[in-house]
Amino acid sequence: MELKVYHCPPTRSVRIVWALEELGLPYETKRVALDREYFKTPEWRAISPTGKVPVFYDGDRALVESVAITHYLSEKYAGGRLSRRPTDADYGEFLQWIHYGEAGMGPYAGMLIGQTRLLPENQRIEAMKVWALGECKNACGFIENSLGDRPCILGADFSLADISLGYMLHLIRLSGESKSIFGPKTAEYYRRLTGRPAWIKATQ
Ligand SMILES: N[C@@H](CCC(=O)N[C@@H](CS)C(=O)NCC(=O)O)C(=O)O
Repeated sequence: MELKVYHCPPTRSVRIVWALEELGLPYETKRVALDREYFKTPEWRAISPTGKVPVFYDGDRALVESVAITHYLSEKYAGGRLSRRPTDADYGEFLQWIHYGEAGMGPYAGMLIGQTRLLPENQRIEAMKVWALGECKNACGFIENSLGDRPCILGADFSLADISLGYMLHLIRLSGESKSIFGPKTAEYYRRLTGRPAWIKATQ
């Protein structure tokens, strides 16, 4: 097994390194700078088929999509640890949350960070920021209501669903707007996740 991550914190490569650490798998990282000009070059395009980060290699097989890669690692190399089987009672919720963290939240968290941090101020559009804020509040309201008194989104046990959501909460936090978006339980949940040694290693 030769697992290699092109790693670029604080991008979504964090999810993959976080999962590798939690699963205790051996891996190698190659650091790459978040440089959109470099991402257009033939050199980078030969490494990353989408031109984006993260890109992950299992031997000479290149894979993209951070959440899918965490699921692949668990199923292929860790006996399904941090994952769920179709026979598990919460299998549906597991799939829902791993995908919600990217497909349900990613577009709005991305829009929010674009409108608060990434775009030059003279290119920002207030209505887009308001839209993104509203959608991020809605998504975090769903998380807040679902958490109840649970330490993790599926209950007592940490899973890949927490990795998917935890990263997206981090992206929202980087926007500088999380105080008005996170409910109290979500803020605590985010604090717990980002205190984990594997998270700390993945974000260094
Ligand atoms: N859904 C993809 C998203 C990949 C993505 O959008 N990556 C961003 C960084 S987190 C990127 O490469 N941005 C630079 C660019 O778009 O040029 C995943 O989860 O891996």
